[in-house]
Amino acid sequence: MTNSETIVALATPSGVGAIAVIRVSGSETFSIVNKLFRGKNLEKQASHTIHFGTIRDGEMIVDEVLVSLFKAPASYTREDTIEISCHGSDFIIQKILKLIIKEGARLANAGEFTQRAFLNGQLDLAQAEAVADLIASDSEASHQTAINQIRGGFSKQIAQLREQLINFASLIELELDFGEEDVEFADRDDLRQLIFKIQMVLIPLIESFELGNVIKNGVPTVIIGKPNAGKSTLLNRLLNEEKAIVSDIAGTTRDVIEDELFIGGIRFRLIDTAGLRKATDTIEAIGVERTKQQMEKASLIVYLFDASEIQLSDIETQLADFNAPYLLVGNKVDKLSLDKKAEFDAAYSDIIWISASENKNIEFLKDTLVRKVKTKEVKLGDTVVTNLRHYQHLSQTNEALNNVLEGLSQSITGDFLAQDIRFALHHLGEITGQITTDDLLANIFSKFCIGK
Ligand SMILES: Nc1nc2c(ncn2[C@@H]2O[C@H](COP(=O)(O)OP(=O)(O)OP(=O)(O)O)[C@@H](O)[C@H]2O)c(=O)[nH]1
Ligand SMILES: [Mg+2]
Repeated sequence: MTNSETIVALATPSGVGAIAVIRVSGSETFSIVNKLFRGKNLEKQASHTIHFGTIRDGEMIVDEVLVSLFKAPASYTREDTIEISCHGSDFIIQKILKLIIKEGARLANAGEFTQRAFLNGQLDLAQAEAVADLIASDSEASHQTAINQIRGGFSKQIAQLREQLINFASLIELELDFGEEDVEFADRDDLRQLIFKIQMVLIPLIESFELGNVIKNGVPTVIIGKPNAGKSTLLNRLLNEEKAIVSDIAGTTRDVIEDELFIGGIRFRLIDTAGLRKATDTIEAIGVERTKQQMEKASLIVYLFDASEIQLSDIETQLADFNAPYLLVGNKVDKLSLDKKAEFDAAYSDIIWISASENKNIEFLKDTLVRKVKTKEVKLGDTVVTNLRHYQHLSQTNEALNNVLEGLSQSITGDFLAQDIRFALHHLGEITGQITTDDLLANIFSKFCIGK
């Protein structure tokens, strides 16, 4: 551990709470807190112990507190760390922070504790970024993917494969040193095998990004259909709330209405829209235009129709416009004749029949929504790439490796191979943080909150 400045920050949200936690980390941590703490001599206590006492400003008692001690390297930052649990009043928190700063610590920057954890080798970069995701996670799925990454995730695998690739790179660089002589230290077949092996890891990760993104940001799911199909009724039913106005007047919804809903641990961003038809006035025309825009951005389309009102051919024309996975949902089964239903079923075997107003088959619709998102056969327990930066570097690595493979098949010279391998190594290293720049680190850690 380098002799780092001692930093301090409130680790819990500011505002009134039962308890607040103030975190101090760095080489002077124990001597600083010890000066303010009345109870035991903290410098003489063992790591991973908790002590009761008071924090004093001179003779004035500021608060009764519990201090948790973590001695380097057995702490999150791998530095000496103390966490002070005090009462959650703004006055007490500010007072204690000021006292600690007066004794020589400084206020931590955003993400600085985690940055130190990274710099001291506690976490690699992908894991550190997952810490930010974990704090931000608000669904079972996003929580699961973040935890997986913090606990190693794909970083370890990538670091290992990168090691092996470095070995090849150095053998090829060695060949270059021999210049004119026709030597091959790096077995080309072995190199090809290694690249296949790396790609077997890379490609599923790259493909998981789409799902990862969905887990993090929600699945934009747009409900579309003709006026009066019951779109707003369905939205309200799914949300269990009277969010949108429902009426039997065609063209009730004119703007886009959006809300979030968790189903099966996945966040859906449900979007109700104006019915698709030839608009009768300018406002409705704008609404219909917006529906079309939503449709283009959607990851999932719920096409809702009232089978007693439309023709089979209407569905056919509509489907041609979809460029995302869709569900065909027939509403108002309560008033549908069996003949009509059979006619539609014969044409499309996967229609989900519901009644939005009478709450029929809504659970099945929800299950189907979840299944649709999970069709990529990616289980939520698997490692999923949720970070755009990782995704970009993984893709660039893969591209560089493809170039190496192509080079091998054309028997190109070692210097070109070496160059593509170096590209691949570079991008792999950027993911785990083995290659970093100050800008990159500043950018990543500044997105954290202070105290993390
Ligand atoms: N019988 C029956 N009526 C329904 C059902 N679902 C909705 N309705 C009725 O259909 C009418 C239109 O419902 P909305 O939810 O406003 O339809 P919409 O698709 O949002 O219509 P626009 O906003 O005009 O595009 C209302 O009178 C609803 O009560 C259903 O399952 N069965
Ligand atoms: Mg509506």
